[in-house]
Amino acid sequence: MKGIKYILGSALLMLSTAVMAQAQRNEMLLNAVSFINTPYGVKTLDMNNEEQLVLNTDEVDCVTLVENVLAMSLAENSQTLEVNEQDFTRWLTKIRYRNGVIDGYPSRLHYMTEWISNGIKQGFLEDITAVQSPYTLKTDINYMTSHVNSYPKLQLSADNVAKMKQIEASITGQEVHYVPKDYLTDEGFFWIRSGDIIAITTNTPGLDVAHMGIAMNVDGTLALLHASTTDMKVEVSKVSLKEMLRRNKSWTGIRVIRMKK
Ligand code: 2YP
Repeated sequence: MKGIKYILGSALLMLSTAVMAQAQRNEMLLNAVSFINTPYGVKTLDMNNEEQLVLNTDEVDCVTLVENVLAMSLAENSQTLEVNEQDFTRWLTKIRYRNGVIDGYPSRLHYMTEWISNGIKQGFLEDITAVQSPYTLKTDINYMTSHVNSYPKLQLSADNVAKMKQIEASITGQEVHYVPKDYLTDEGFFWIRSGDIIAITTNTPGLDVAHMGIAMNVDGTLALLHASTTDMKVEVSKVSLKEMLRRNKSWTGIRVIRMKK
């Protein structure tokens, strides 16, 4: 009896070590770290005449960094840790396009409000601030159609403008949970984990989110791993996320979103 108990005990111990090792493997964080020093690429998704899936891990902006990291993490086989290209492409399409369907420029999820809702609806994202933060804001979205000159694909097509106006109206007036920047601390909160997606909310009229990145705990400080337009590359912020927000008058707070796998 004693022998059996011992064998069972050590089998359980081995099992829990394996479980622990898996729990400790933070795909989002590891994949995000692999992008450090990748050059910043401007408007990399807008180079083709016809809307098509752009695969580019050589140059990223704040959104495409997060999209690539998320697609890699979702596509990663938990046993072999391999990412096959077909799965990666399938996930990237689901992440970037409304209901995973590519159907022209307006089918791309240009606004992070809709990008997040789509991910939740498709089952691969969860809204952590919705559970953890009591503070809410109401979306008022019209930035793209109010700045047609900044978007060549809108400048060239009245149809695209009309479709984007409809989309903007459909995502305006939504109540979303966020953490106002005054409540954020340099350490962050216990419920914000390394690898979480951070969307920075803004008071720029007509816009919902102004920047995004991946949460990273650096010696007890909550920092942001992001594609920086200041240094034109992917890097971990030298100051805390709280300090980044404090320095930018148009940034109002954060939404915290987590991959659900
Ligand atoms: C998005 O901008 C674009 C998408 O069209 C594009 O400009 C808007 C409303 N959407 O598909 C996507 C990927 O290139 O970028 C982002 C932009 O952030 C930039 C690119 C950055 O900091 O690297 C998202 O909306 C995230 O924050 C905002 C920001 N746009 C503006 O500030 C106008």
